[in-house]
Amino acid sequence: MAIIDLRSDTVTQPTPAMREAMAHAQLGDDVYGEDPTVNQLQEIAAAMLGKEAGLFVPSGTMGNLAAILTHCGRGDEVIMGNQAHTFRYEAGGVAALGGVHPHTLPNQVDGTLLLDAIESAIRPDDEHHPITRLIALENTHNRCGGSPLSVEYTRKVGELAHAHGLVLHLDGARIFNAAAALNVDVAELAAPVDSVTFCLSKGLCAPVGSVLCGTHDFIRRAHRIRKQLGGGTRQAGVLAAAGIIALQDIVPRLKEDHYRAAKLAQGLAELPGVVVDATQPPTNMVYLGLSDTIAVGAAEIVAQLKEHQVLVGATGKRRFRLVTHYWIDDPAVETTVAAFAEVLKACS
Ligand code: TLP
Repeated sequence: MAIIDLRSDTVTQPTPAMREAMAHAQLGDDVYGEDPTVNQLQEIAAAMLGKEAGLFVPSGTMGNLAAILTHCGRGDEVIMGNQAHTFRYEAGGVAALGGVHPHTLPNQVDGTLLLDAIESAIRPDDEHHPITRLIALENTHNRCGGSPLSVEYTRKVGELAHAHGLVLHLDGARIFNAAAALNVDVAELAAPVDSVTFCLSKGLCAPVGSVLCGTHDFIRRAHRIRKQLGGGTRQAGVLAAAGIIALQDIVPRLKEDHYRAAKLAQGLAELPGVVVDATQPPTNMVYLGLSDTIAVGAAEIVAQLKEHQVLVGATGKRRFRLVTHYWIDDPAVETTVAAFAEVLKACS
């Protein structure tokens, strides 16, 4: 039986159409700006996001890092959520490599930061303080259940940032999931932000890469930072070719993943021993916990599910995250619920 891998949408393999496009991609040296396929991807991505220019980067982490280092200098401060990927899972890159000071605010359960809290966090001009330069949001918000941030909320944060002379960056690793869930054009979600990164290699199935988008001037400066970070690559068109297919073929089908995540949440919620988060966001993530009736912890459940060929991620001692994607079909959802039922029964 094929393995059902729900640990993340990062595990997605390229589709046959992507492999085909990769094999036949026209290539050049992207450090010279001569890879036609990379150039094409950057143009398509920027147009979709409603931005002037795009920059292909090897990962979401590098996209966020390049963006933050482009906006901020050493000793500047970035306001971000305490559950943000940029704060929790990017190895402290902004501080370690850029000398940028993260100022964290509590993320609300829906992934937002309170507007009042953001406003209070902006530093007055005083030599004792770092200089507040940037606000960073995340959409969808991974640690907050995959919740999508609305156009309205993003606009309010953008207005707040700009009123204080700050800029707004969006970690939009899964912004196409957010747009699909909210039924809005992705460009509307990106309109209030000065820069946005999105990932090709998560739910969009491409093997490698993200695109950072913003104004021509911002991307010109980010280009140099990408080079400093070692992210200037050569015949990257083999990767960009898959990214173009991702934008054409996979973006329009993301709602299927959301539908299956809802089905999965529903099936799991009916099992004794499982507590599915009450406010399941409508994207591709399902977070759940174990009730007191289950004697073992998440690590043991993960190990036992693996014996049923089902892989899920433990996000705490008694918590899990399951992420749906292109390679998870209806039977996979049913098999996962059945495997959970069997494992939980054995452990209660
Ligand atoms: N997220 C991964 C892990 O690192 C947690 C996952 O499995 O979800 N922003 C967001 C919101 C992300 O979720 C991720 C990856 C990134 C940035 C970083 O992307 P990569 O892995 O391409 O550097």
